[in-house]
Amino acid sequence: MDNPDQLRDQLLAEIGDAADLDALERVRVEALGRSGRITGLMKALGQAAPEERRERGQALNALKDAVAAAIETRKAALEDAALDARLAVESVDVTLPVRPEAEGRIHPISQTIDEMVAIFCEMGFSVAEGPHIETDFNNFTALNIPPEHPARQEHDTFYLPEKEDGSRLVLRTHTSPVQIRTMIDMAPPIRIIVPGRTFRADYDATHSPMFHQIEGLVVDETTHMGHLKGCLIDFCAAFFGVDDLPTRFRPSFFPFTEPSAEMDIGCTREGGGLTIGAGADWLEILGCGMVHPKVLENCGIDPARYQGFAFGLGIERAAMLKYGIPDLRTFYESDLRWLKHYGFVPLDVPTVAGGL
Ligand code: 2NM
Repeated sequence: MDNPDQLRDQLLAEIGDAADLDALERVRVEALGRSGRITGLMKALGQAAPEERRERGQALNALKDAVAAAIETRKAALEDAALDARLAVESVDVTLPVRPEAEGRIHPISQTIDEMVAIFCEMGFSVAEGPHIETDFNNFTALNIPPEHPARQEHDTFYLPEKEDGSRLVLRTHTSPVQIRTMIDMAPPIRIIVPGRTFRADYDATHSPMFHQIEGLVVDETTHMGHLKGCLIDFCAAFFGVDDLPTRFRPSFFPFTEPSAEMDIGCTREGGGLTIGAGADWLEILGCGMVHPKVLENCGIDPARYQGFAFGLGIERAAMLKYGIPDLRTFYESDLRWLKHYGFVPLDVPTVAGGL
């Protein structure tokens, strides 16, 4: 077909009939491709007589432009139609209920540790960790708890089998051996908190043979009891979310601190429940004191130059108080319904369990 007008009418009809983008592409190749019909006519122009070539060249160029423009127009229309079809099928029904939640929960113990770590880190503490299996020296002796001291029995220690030299390792009864390791390894100033598992052979409604503690230690040249009180009052107010939390410190005794104290927070038991932060009652929350000079000495720190304060509290008890969990044993039952109720939806923030 040599007549450009006829060819144009035929190609425009084919373009109009192309039902989808694939069909349109076939028409484009047939007309404008390397071996296309218009391309062929243009190549043949070389053989035409000079006087004919100009006129025919213009006609072929016009034909090519018209066909190319028609293809572009048709392509846009087909793309619009394809998008409309997809939108009709893939429309989002915003009234549908959300899909079932397949995400796990953060255990209240992990959550409580993360909250406490966040509060102390803001005060300038670092997190320290250590092994669950400890030497008798780190767990007792360095802490001014000599052999046959009643505290060794009070702690209901799990002992590992005696070694050939007569020494025996223990499952740590508190996280304090990590404080001992830190004081032996580094020079003051020291500001650490130590969250972790601890073990005592004790099992009833309020005691588990494995439980969690967080302990803290500050050692510096001018550290005194005012720092201890300010730090712990601020911590309890932040942890329980009560601005003017009533607190009091009662004298106590630990072999590793002198003086020693127990800290209470204000509460009320009116109406059968427990409300923290108001009322006439007091609730024991933690133990604390100024690090005993002998403990500093045992770790190679000069007690004439340095003083320190330390404290310790149980994670489970703090979590039970803050989140109204009534039964200690439920922490370790791995009951998914319990975890769904008391657990926490994970946030994308650094955690101790996630290695910070
Ligand atoms: C407590 C109460 C009082 C304590 C002392 C030390 C160390 F290693 F520095 F001597 N660590 N933790 C301490 C002091 C722990 O828990 C109720």
